[in-house]
Amino acid sequence: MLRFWTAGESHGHALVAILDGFPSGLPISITEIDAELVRRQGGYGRGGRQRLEQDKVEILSGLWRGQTIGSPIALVVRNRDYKIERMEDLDRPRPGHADLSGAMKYLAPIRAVLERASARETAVRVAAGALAKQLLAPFGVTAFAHVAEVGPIRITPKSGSLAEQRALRDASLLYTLNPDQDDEVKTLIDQCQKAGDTLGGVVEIRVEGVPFGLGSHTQWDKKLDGRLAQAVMSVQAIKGVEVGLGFEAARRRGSEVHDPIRYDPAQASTHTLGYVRPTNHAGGIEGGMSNAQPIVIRAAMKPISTLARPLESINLKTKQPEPAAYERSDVCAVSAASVILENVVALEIARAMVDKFGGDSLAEMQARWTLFHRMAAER
Ligand code: EPS
Repeated sequence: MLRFWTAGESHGHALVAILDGFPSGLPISITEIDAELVRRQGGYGRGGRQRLEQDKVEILSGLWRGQTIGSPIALVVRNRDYKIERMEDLDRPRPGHADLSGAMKYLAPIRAVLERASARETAVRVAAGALAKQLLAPFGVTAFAHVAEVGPIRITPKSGSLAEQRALRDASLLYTLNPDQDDEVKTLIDQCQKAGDTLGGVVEIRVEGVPFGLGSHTQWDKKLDGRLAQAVMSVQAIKGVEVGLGFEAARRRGSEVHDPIRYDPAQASTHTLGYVRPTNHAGGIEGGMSNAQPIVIRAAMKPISTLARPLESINLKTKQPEPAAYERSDVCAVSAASVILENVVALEIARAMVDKFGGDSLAEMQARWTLFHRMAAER
């Protein structure tokens, strides 16, 4: 079983992750992890904090001569803006944040809550996900996310192969599939910033090359869609998740929703075993199991809840109405969210791969992958 935990506060010493059960024998590229950390800090509409931080990962354990050895991998991303001991508490909880509920639940200062609730934690989850992508790569499994909507603006995606879509996304300041719409989105973000307000958006994540049989129909907590939904919803500010057609499926008849099953012998040697689908409304998951079609997930991010023009709140000391606290904030972090979600989804897929194909070594996983495809093709 591949498990992981994170620790760390937004203005503490560092963010830390431990991955336990990561297979041995995989050469690790730190450069590839750092590239994802740089992408996470990008986009348009980020606040002053992103100019301070230059995130880089350090791997403290679990590697020998650049390869995984099967023991726990400890990842660290240090905070340049370490100042937690000098920071004041807040009296006025910010609507939308963990401030009020956390202060009540833990009988704690708001500062203690917000420091851990902060999306800064996602830096190390991206590092863990970028490591997981390196485990998926030898199997031809790839995760790719892009920004599909920013506030009220829907991006008109340009189509193309995965490589072309990656190039488009990387050419877009906002990480969309249409760099020609960047200026329209930038104008909206600028207007929002002037108004002291914030913006959310929608991210689409696709995982290609996924084999049959990740997840299981046999128990509620083994279902792949349930597991992915939890992984996605656990990302700060995510309020909705859809698989495939998602909510649209509820509005259509069954004949317009379900994906017919066909057999194409020319594709029998691929991970689909020749079972092809003319549509992918299911988003690659049926019965809580992957069906060898691309997994397609959409996530809705709410607007950042720290507002420069704050909403109504209550001073917890006086119980009198006062505007919520404000220090500094991002205006729009949906581009960062796309990087986070791509990596968080990759990590959950890697966990399901380890469940299906074994987690002691990469070589054993590969042998079992080959054996499974041979046996499934014969059934
Ligand atoms: C965040 C508040 C801001 C963001 C932060 C998340 O940080 P600060 O309070 O230091 O201005 O910039 O995000 C990051 C630091 C990051 O690396 O993503 C919050 O309250 O969630």
